[in-house]
Amino acid sequence: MKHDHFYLTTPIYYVNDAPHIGHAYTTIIADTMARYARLKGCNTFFLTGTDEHGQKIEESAKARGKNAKEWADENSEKFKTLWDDFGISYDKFIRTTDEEHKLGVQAAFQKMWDKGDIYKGEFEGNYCVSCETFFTNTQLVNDEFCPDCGKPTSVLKEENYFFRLSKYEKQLIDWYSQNEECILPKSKKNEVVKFVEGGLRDLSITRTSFEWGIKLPDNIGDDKHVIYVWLDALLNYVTALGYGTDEKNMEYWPANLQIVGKDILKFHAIYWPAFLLSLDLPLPKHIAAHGWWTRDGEKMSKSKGNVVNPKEIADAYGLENFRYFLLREVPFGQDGDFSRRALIDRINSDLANDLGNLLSRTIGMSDKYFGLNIELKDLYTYHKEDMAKIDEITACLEPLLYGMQTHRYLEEIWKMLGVANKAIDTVAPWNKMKEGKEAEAMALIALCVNVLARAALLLSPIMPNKMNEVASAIGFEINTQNFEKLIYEKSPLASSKLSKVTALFPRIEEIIEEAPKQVEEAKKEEKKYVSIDHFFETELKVGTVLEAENAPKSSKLLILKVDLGDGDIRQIVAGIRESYTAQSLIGTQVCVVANLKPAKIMGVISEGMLLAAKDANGLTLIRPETPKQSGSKIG
Ligand code: ME8
Repeated sequence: MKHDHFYLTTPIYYVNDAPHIGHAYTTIIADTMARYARLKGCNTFFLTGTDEHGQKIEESAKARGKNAKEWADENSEKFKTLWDDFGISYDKFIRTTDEEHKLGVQAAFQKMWDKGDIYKGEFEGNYCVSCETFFTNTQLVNDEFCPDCGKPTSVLKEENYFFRLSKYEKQLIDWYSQNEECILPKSKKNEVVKFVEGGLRDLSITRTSFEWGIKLPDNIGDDKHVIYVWLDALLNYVTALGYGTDEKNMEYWPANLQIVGKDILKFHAIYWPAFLLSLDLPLPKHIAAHGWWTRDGEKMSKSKGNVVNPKEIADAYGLENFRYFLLREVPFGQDGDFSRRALIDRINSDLANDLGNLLSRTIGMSDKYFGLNIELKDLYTYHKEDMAKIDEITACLEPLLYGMQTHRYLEEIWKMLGVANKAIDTVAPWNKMKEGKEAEAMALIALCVNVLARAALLLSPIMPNKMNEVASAIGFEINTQNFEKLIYEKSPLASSKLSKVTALFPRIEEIIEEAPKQVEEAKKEEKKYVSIDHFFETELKVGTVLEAENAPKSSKLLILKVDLGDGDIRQIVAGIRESYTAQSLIGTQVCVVANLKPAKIMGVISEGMLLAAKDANGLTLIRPETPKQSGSKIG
């Protein structure tokens, strides 16, 4: 499958906190697809960015005493910096606070309005701020809680503008049925189709209960409203190409591939195509939804505080090893539990053993027997069947990648490595050399070189730097011309001059403590313990109490201002008034859980928690034995 234009997108990430491994996963898959498309010679445009408006961002900024734009700037930068550190090859990083985006969204709103797809009406519903979504009574869990994230919803009654989603029901169903692979994987597509067949209600697309958003176009003349964050956000995929402003990049539309997490598939597979139909724009070719990374079976998310920091993992285990692991470990579309043990096992068995050893054995043999010069003339004489197997595998790979079966794609490449590794053991070239059968030994090395060359090309979108090194060690270059020749035409490499390299995939010998029990038992036991990783996700710090006062409307709570060093002063609401007076705490030190999600306690924001012990005699704060600098780490 060759595309002249290849446009692909990630979701744009909310700026209510720092990026985690889930975001890295989406972005790394997209980066892989973009690199593959470029390697094939497609004119590729890869978009990512940040989603910065809406009540959720407004509230999280307020909780930190910042204005929304400041908070968005700070966090958007964290995403961009991480992607730059990771060498993500995006062509544009869009921010929904960009002026062109705002103008594009207003132009789209205007077009929908002119077309009669927007009308004004009254709306009452159960709103989940965290998901920025309304739910019907029957969708709520226990009459109150959000069915998606489990948080309490609140009843919101507003005069809103509505989008005629119901009008597009039939066109959407036709699109799903006429385009087999418009939503991937297919199991997810079936869920979407069922949902739409159940009937679509018009969608409320403006809000008046907060201000942090894009205003309606001037000539609609209603400045009480801001545009619903999902309409604003989804439109980024076309405003990034200049929709409504300078439209020169609109030639990239429709997108070839839009990668999203399964949590936001409904928005992308139902609302988004309906908006596009309203704008008379063609629909994307594929929307692909991946599963979640979990910790102990729970979705990893900022709000649950159980996130794994991708930078820390990449620094500790190697960025490209980490990229490989993410794509190989879990079938696309399914959930996967993240563990360092699994990552290390993959690095050691797949990368160090299967791939790394093949390379070092190939170089070692060619050096010892042939002074690093390998000729391929007898390859097909001795390895016709092996080459046929390799050709067969090569041919099945692209459909696997385009079908988003990244784990299967890699599995097949590893079968190819297996052919070469097995051939080394069967042929035993060291014996052939002793027997004077040099041509056979040479042909065996030629087979290895060819397998490595194909693997290097096919793996370069996932491990670009390492694969450049593999390629140069076997004397060729990763480029479109070689991709065409070796992968599409399945031609062998011409003769090769190899060079020595240091081990590209060293084994990782880190010992991850595990209870010395049978696996099954260990699994049962696991629930009793938290891992050391988990423990260190809780930031414990020494703080110094600067101010303390009784909380109004409560006999139990005190409100403290606690210094955590480096200018980090927190407001902490603590239920300790039965044991401490406000005055007695000022100037003393306390131990603080510093990375708890800020929460409102009796109407007052609390940005941390104090450690205390309680028994029948009452409550005692846990404090350092001798004074420590404010902000000192505990643990
Ligand atoms: O939803 N595992 O932004 P977001 C795997 N702004 N992927 C995960 C994940 C996890 N535990 N958690 C998040 C939004 N992701 C909207 C999108 S698009 C027009 C607007 C990934 O910051 C996954 O791809 O909550 C998810 O869809 C994406 O991060 C969005 O994260």
